[in-house]
Amino acid sequence: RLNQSSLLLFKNSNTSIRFSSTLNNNNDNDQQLKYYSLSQFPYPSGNLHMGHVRVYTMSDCVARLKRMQGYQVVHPMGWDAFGLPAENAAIDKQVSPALWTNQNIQQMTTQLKRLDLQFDWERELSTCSPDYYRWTQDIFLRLYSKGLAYRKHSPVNWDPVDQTVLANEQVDSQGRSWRSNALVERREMKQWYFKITEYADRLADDLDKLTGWPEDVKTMQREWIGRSVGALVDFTFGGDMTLTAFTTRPETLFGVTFLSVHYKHPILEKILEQTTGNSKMLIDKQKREQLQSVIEKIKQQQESAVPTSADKEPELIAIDTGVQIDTPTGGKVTLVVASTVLPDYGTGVVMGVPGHNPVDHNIAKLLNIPIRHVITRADNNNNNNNNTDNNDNSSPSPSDDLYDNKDGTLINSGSFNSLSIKDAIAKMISESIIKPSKSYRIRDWLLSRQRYWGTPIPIIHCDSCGEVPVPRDQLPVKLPTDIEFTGKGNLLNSLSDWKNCKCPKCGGSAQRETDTMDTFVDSSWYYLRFLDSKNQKEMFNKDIVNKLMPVDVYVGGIEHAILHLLYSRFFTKFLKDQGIIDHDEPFKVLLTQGLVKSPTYRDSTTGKPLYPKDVDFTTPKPINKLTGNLVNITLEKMSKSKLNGVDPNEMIDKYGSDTLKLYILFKAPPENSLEWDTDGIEGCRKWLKRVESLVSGYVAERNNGQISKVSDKWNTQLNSLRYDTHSSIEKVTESIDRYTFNTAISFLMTLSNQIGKYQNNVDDKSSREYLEALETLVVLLAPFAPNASQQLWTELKSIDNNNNNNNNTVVKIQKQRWPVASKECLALQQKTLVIQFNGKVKSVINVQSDQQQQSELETLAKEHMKDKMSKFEISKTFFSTTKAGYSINFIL
Ligand code: ANZ
Ligand code: ZN
Repeated sequence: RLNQSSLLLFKNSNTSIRFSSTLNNNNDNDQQLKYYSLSQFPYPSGNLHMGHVRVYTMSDCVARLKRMQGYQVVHPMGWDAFGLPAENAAIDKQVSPALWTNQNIQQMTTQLKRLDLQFDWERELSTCSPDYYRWTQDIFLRLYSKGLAYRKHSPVNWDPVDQTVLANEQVDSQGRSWRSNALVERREMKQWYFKITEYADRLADDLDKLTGWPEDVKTMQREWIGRSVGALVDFTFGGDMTLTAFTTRPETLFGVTFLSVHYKHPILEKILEQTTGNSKMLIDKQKREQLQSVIEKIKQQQESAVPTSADKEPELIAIDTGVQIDTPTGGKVTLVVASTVLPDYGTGVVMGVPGHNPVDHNIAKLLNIPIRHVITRADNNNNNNNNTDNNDNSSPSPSDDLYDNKDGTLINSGSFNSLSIKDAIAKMISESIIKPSKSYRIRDWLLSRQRYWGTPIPIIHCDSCGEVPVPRDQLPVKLPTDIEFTGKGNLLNSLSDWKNCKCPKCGGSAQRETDTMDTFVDSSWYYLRFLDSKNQKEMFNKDIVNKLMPVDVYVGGIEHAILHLLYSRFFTKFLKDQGIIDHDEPFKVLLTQGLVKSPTYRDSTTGKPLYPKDVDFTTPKPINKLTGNLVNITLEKMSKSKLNGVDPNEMIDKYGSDTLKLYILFKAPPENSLEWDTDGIEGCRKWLKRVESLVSGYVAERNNGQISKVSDKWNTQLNSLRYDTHSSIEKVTESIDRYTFNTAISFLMTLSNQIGKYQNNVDDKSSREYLEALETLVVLLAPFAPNASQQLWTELKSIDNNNNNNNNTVVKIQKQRWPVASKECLALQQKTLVIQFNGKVKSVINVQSDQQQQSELETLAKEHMKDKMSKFEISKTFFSTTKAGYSINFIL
């Protein structure tokens, strides 16, 4: 309570919060700001889990705030509905994938609706509906016509369980399928690819624009694209043949003592078959046999289905063929075959610089190849700082060490000696010894799947015309629905009525492509279709999309950090190039939410997970009720197989959707994992009850006349409460805008505590300040607990209505305008001024926060201590600022 109020210099304002209900969200005003809040759409498995609830609760909270702030908000929901589980269910349960999927969608829609999330259901879409996949096919054809969709023969990852090809990204580090967990095999097959490599530079460069993305996600994308800047160097042999190497360290050219190639490099065939007629490539029979056996060994190592474990380097296998190669610097080096060379990186040819590259160093040691240093060593550099005459005289000790420093000066490099690395490279380029070049790790996107339940690839194969795209006006190529599942493999292959067709070009008999698209294709553009999902004439209306894109916040799992996001960025850039959209990045802010975890109980002997009901917690250490064995408890991601899931439905039954969502947002910041505990959710329920009783208590007292009608004047005595109200508005708004929902809720809790302090004082409760605080609390609660907020708002407004004899207005909380903190009220914050006489505290008074003038504060202090001070002379005054405010010490 303010007992020093007479000393406060009030700049009292009459600014009150306008809780006007003037919002109109359906207003199509061009001036209205937009906000697109998107959560990753779910796969319709049939079951909503806590992970889903967490994502949608976050996007909903932001969407609600933005609506109340007057934005035109997009907050859609739909279904990523193609994919294998539907097909597996069809085989297991003899139900058609379409039916199974639709049932699941219905079931999950019901569950979602129970959560009271404010989705734009009118935008709902499903990727398996012909309305949608017709446009997925359209995008495919656009890519095809630009040469960005193509088919090629290549070794692919074959999942023997699901009987389908997998993208590299769908195979884990153990060589297992991400879905079936089967060990993946290598097979040669003809497959469809999107040329995402064409966009590699833009995908890498534009990451810098994404200031709203977490750094770790951008790093993952950067590494996945794996751009290296370097140069190409030509090596020749036999006069007319060239081997080109890609290097990131062209300045080490004079240090090359061998050239290494992949075992499948075509040059080896020529050497082995001795077909070149080039005497320089001749090797004797013994060498040939050695070479063949080493090649065989490398092949076995690399094609084995069981990869070496991640922490163990595979054994280095290499052989010196003895074939001599001419270097561009006039030297001769030997040709090596090594297991370390990747077939599809750079040119597949590596210039071996054992003096400076660790891999080459190992190869040289193994094969006894000379090691030459051509860059000064890091520590030599320092020694040579004063020695500008840095030539061969200062060459390093003739050791065979590895100098892996990346800076220094050239040595042993002829006319390049004593140049800096930068200058040496520039000179090599100007003399055309090397050619600048870039290399990328990223590969083209393998999109075809040998499965039925996916978007059909709109291509027809004709014996005379070859590959013919299905004409646009014949889209969609519909999936046949009158089907019967017999077993594994691609059902479309056996549907001859569907497969056989006429060639659109020559009219002859032809066959449809039976491969379908990976579901990652479907999900690469759904955020665009959401904006105009019912459009039957075009993919979407350009103007609508250009107004509403980009997505302002995209909430989803970190498991999509690479693929889904990279593919979506690629599609966005492509559609921009097509002139269909204006922007080239789809997601402004990316919010990656952590896992939802809960305790997993495992029998310590069998290791099997147990239901909590089967664990006896009454014993000193928990034991398995069924076996009597001790139980181990660990926190793990909720999942069916671990029996540690908490069902959203049960939680809604028990606590209601408000408490559940409030708890989920309060328990942890979005990126952290959320560790489920029952006490936490109980705590949230209690807090909501407290807020309810604050409001109900007030309403009851107003209605029965215990507290009088609210004064229309502000009461300076209650400035502290006004300050709390307005600073809560500021803090809660800012927290949601930063997606730190947990802190937003704790600010609400603080405000409710502040209000609670006035609860027993009838006079205070009759003040305008008190009502303002209560109303603010209820409005600020709306994005988190909309039902409670609505109910309390109705109660509060019923008083007004009673007074006005106007009972029939229904006040919708979500139509209220979100409050804005008043600057003047924020300046009401109090600080303390400690007054001391000779270092002893005599009094503490409250002052205003912006009252920082020392002289002003001194006057205040003297005024306050007037009575006591009159007897003394002040000899000195010490002034200081403290955490809580100011301190003044009068030396008397
Ligand atoms: C000479 C050299 C000297 C290299 C030196 C490195 C250090 P990043 O940075 O990952 O792009 N390389 C090139 N093609 C390769 C292939 N197909 N398989 C395996 N290694 C290959 O790596 C580029 C470097 O990796 C290149 O630069 C090349 O070795 C090697 F002190 O060339 B370097
Ligand atoms: Zn034809």
